[in-house]
Amino acid sequence: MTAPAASEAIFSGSEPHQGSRNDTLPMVMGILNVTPDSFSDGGRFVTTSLALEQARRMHAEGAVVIDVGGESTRPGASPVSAEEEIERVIPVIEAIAAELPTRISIDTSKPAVMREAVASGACMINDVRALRQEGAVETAAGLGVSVCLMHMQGEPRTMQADPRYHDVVTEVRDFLVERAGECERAGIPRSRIFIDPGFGFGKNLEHNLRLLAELGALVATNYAVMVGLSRKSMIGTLLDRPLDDRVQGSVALALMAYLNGARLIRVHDVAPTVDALRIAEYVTRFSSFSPGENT
Ligand code: 8Y4
Repeated sequence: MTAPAASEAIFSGSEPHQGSRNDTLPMVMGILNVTPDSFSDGGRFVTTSLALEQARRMHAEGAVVIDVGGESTRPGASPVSAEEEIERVIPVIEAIAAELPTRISIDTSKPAVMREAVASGACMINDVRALRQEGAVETAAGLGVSVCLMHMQGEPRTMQADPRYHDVVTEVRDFLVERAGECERAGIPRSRIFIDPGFGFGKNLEHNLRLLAELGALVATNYAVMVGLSRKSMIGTLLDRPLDDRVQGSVALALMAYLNGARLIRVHDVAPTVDALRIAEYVTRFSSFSPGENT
């Protein structure tokens, strides 16, 4: 028997996860990139059917939500227009919503994309810019969906040049609490807000390690914590592994994030991550501490 996922509380807007022992499975979000570099372009139809195939697999492997993104936010990437983003993601969201019972998240910063995506079936907005674009908070509040607010220092094109902080954990936490407060004032209930330290977004290796080791500082805000560590460069740096050989490193980081209190984990490799987290959750049931509590 598996414990019920925390998804009901967090995505349905009912009472959140605080107050009792947290021994439920953390949720896994599967990454579905719909950028020209993610599928060798055989045109829109081929791209959509390949994306749908990947969504089917991630759903079968245990992802509770699939994050569809049409803007590349990798270091050095250039911006895309709302029209281009919509053209990339909407056919994919429609296809997933028509076939799979999975939840869909839209990875975007643009209000126009948020509206179209939610109209097509998305129930969550994942914004690496924490709803700082003009009209984004009001749009998300009006749509009545869950949101993930991520910290980023600078903009994707330049953020990795020379990131600096006085105290990375405090600065990231204060920024996220400020953005979450803005969302609450606009009418988004606390139970629908995730905060995310934004690993690799204007952070060097030491910043990333500090944030993961002290994730408890974010958990202590009582907002649900989401993380994205999958295949990121900290693994490449620590282990000297290329992009296609970072699964074990990613699973290790996902497990660390879970033990430090993360509730939603964004990954490329759903099956091995779900296996690791299921095992960890069985062990956690025999602990007198909740994840994130013993730090
Ligand atoms: C290799 C693998 C190289 C991955 C670069 C990357 C996050 C996110 C991204 C995150 C949330 C990425 C959209 C960057 N990362 N959303 N999005 N949190 N909430 N890079 O950490 O995966 S894209």
